[in-house]
Amino acid sequence: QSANIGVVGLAVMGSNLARNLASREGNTVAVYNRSRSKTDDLVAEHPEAGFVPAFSYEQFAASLHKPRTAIVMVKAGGPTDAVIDALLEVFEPGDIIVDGGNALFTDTIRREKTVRETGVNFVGMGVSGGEEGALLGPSLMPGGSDESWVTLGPILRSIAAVAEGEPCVTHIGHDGAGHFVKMVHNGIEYADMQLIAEAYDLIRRGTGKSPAEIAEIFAEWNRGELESYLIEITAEVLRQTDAATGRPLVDVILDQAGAKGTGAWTVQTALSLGVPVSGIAEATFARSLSSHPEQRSVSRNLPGPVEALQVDDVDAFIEEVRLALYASKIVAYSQGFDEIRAGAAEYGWSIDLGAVSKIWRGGCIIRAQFLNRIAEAYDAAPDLPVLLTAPYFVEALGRAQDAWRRIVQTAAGAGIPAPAFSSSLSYYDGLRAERLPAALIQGQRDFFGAHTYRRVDREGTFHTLWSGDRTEVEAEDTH
Ligand code: NBP
Repeated sequence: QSANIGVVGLAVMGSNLARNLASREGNTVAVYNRSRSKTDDLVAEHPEAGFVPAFSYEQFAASLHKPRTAIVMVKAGGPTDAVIDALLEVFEPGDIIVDGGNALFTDTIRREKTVRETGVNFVGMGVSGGEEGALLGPSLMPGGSDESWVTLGPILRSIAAVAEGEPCVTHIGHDGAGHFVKMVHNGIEYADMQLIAEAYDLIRRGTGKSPAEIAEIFAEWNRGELESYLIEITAEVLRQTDAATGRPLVDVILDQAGAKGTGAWTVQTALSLGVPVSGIAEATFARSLSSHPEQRSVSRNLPGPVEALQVDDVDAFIEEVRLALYASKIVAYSQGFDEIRAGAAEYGWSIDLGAVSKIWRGGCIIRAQFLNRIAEAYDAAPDLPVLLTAPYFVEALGRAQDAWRRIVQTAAGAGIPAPAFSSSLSYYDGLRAERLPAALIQGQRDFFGAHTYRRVDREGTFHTLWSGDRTEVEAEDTH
């Protein structure tokens, strides 16, 4: 019983997290992997870590102090269930199983319920930051019980990334709250990446600048309000030359975006919750569109505008693209936080949205200066119903909106797809609208399905006798 924490699953994420844990004062780390070779390799390559290797679940449990605490880093889905079942055989009430894999939050809710019945604590934890984050400091989003947080809190605080002096970890909420927040983090990441890609495309096609020249623009943007990891790495990618051909690397990479599914989960969940995450959805669909070469090849000759994009004032155009990117990014984050708010209401989690924005400032892929503005917004108004209505964002959107509109018009006029820019603008205008054509939709629904409608001038629910004399009657509310 020499270890205070254990890691099960020693592929790249688990072994890096184990090394991170071992490097912190006071930790002794037990390690176990299904196939022995990974354990042997890790222990042999990192003698400095003082790992306690285990070659069976029994040995693993026997090497841990009570309450035993194990972080599971295996493939999400069936493998996670298999490891939990095996750990339950050897763990005792009060012990803690942490799933750090990319689980779907509904699986986490299910697992937490089942595991809790045995008296063992189960914590679903979102881990962001990839391999490097796991090793040097990830952003951690643990759910689970308050009891488990007492033991886990200090350990997780010691290994998390640090942003402005604060560790990037907070107890998000019970059961699946951590994985839910991690899912939305990934959805926002999809939107952020798509927006950056649209900005790059417009600048390239509008100004004819080379990727290396555009890299300088992104590097410059990274010194201002857009400062973020994703903008920084965009400059790095655009600057890269392909060794084999001497061409910009971005020009030899096949233009079909992959996805591991967390963007789709964010959108599917938002659809069930009725939350309009249109920027995230468009970003997810844009990846899907890109990855259908057969459809793209038969569509190549569809008619488009005759005139190619002509930009007269290059510097002014680039600045307008920057503003459109910033405004659309505000929308994407606002939509993402709206989804977290709605998820919290649906599943009974009390989630501190300001704290969520703070733990994303370091370690994770969407880390950005901008998150401080979100934290300030929620500090000032914790129940803010729409993030982008916070004073700072209203000012930023006011400053950006003319440029944003012009860029969306320009893109549409020139036949350049900018789905995330334009859907974000439509969302913004939809929120602003005094009246929406939803009234007509209610009329149509009442016409074909007697779904009824409410009136602006009177309480109650109404139906027009469309197939009769078209008078209006009071109706039962059937929506
Ligand atoms: P993988 O997702 O590739 O999983 C490989 C690990 O799962 C190996 O240790 C493997 O053991 C183990 N495993 C499998 Br597969 N089936 C098992 C079973 N039935 N019982 C026990 N162990 C089993 O590893 P990864 O890329 O390190 O990711 C680990 C988790 O972290 C995943 O859920 C991933 O989604 C998540 N995550 C990844 C990132 C990232 O950037 N890669 C970021 C954040 C979260 P074996 O060696 O015996 O085959």
